[in-house]
Amino acid sequence: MRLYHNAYSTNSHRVVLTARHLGIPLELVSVDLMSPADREKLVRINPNSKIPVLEDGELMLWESCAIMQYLAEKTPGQTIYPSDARSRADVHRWLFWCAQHFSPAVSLILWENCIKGMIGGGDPDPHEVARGELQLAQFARVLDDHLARREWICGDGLTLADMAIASPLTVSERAKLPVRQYRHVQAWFARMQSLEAWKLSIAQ
Ligand SMILES: N[C@@H](CCC(=O)N[C@@H](CS)C(=O)NCC(=O)O)C(=O)O
Repeated sequence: MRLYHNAYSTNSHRVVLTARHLGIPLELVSVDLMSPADREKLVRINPNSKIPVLEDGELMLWESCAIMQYLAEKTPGQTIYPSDARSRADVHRWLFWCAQHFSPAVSLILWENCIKGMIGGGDPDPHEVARGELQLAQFARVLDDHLARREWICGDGLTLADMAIASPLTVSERAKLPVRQYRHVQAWFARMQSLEAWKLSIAQ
C-alpha cells in the first residue's frame, strides 16, 4: 500500500501512526503542497487536493480517519478499533469530533501563526488567531475533562480515537497552541509520545 503524505501534515501523521502501530508497511510518497506539479498529480487522486491519500490496488482512499479505519479493518486481531456496536460508536464519536471540531481549531491557529508566514502570506491576523483560540479552548476543555477520569479516550486501552486526536497536538509549539494548562491532556499526550509506534511515526 502507498500513502501520499508529507512529514508536516498532522492529518497524514495519524495515518502513519496507525500503520506503524498495526505493523502495516506503507510506501510513503511525499507530496509538496507548494509544488504546482505535485498539486496537479494530487488532484487526480483526490479531487479535494488534500493529503493523505491511501492507494491500495484500485482503491484511492482519502480522509485520514477513513484510512485509519480501513487499515485497522484489514488487520486481524487488532485492538484499536473495537467491533461491538457501543464501543465502535464511542470511537466514531471521537473521530467525528476530531474531524469536525478539534482539528479545524488547531488548523486555523497553525495557519495564522506558522504556515501563512512560511508561504509569504503575511503576519497572523489577530482576529483569526482569537477565533481559533476560542474554538480550541472550548474543545480542549471537553477533552481535558474527559481525560481527567481515564487514561485513554475510549474504553480501557489505546484506540483510533487517541491516535486521531493526538496528531494535531504535534504542532503545539510551532503553532503556539495555548494548551499547556490542560494537564490531563498533557499527561495523555505524554503517554501517546511514549508509544513505540509514535516514535516510529515521527521518524518516518
Ligand atoms: N479532513 C481531511 C483533511 C486533509 C487536509 O486538510 N490535509 C492538509 C494537510 S494536513 C492539506 O492537504 N492541505 C492542502 C490544502 O488544503 O490545500 C483529512 O482528515 O484527511
